[in-house]
Amino acid sequence: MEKSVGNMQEIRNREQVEMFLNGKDSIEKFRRTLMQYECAMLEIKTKLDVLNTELSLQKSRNPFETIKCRIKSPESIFGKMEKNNIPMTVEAMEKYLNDIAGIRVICSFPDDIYMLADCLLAQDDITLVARKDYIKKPKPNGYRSLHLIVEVPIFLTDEKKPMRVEVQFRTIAMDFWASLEHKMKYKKHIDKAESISNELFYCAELIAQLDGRMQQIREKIEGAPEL
Ligand code: 0O2
Repeated sequence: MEKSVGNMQEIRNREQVEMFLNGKDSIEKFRRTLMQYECAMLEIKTKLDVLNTELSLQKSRNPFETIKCRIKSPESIFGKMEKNNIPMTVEAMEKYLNDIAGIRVICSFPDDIYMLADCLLAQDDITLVARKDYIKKPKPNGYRSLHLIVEVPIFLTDEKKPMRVEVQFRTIAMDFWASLEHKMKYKKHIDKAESISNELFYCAELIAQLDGRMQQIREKIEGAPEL
């Protein structure tokens, strides 16, 4: 039963991809490119896991709590290309989309975000393509996270290729906020939407204060002498 549901999904995806590519590119090329993004995502995830393992020994705590990875679905890839008037080709997809491979790193404390980002960017096979610091400069709705677009080479059987990956860093509290705020985007009609937005903005400010105070408490605990 499960298998047939999977097959139906596969057929739908295939039809959808063929419709968008409209004979300009093969579905095999599209799939191979997504596979390459997956490899790049694995490269970056491994780098972050290695840093977490090393730093957890030095600091006696984990710099990040959770790491989530995703490859953008064909539906959202084509949706974004259509919305931004990007030609429906695999080349254009690679040239203009930065978030096909996405990693979200969830930390307990804001200073761990910057430490991890700096350690990742210091690696000599990583190139920073773009940086958006929505923690230092939050979005008007209160959204906070550090976004990096990085390029990393992947080594395949027959080629070495630089690939772009979006890495989002945020605290547990910022992630909690962003998940709830994200739900609003999928609701067309919300009663009192403005008052909910105002409440969310207020909560984002509280979260920023809470993150800062928790970090200060941690520093005091770490600075205290051992028993
Ligand atoms: P999804 O479904 O999470 O992938 P760009 O991606 O560069 O074309 P933009 O807006 O310039 O578009 O990029 P930016 O600001 O770096 O944001 C990219 C992603 O950050 C979003 O991806 C969200 O995941 C997250 N994000 C940005 N702003 C907000 C916000 O106000 N609220 C929440 N909850 N998340 C946000 P997508 O593609 O929009 O969505």
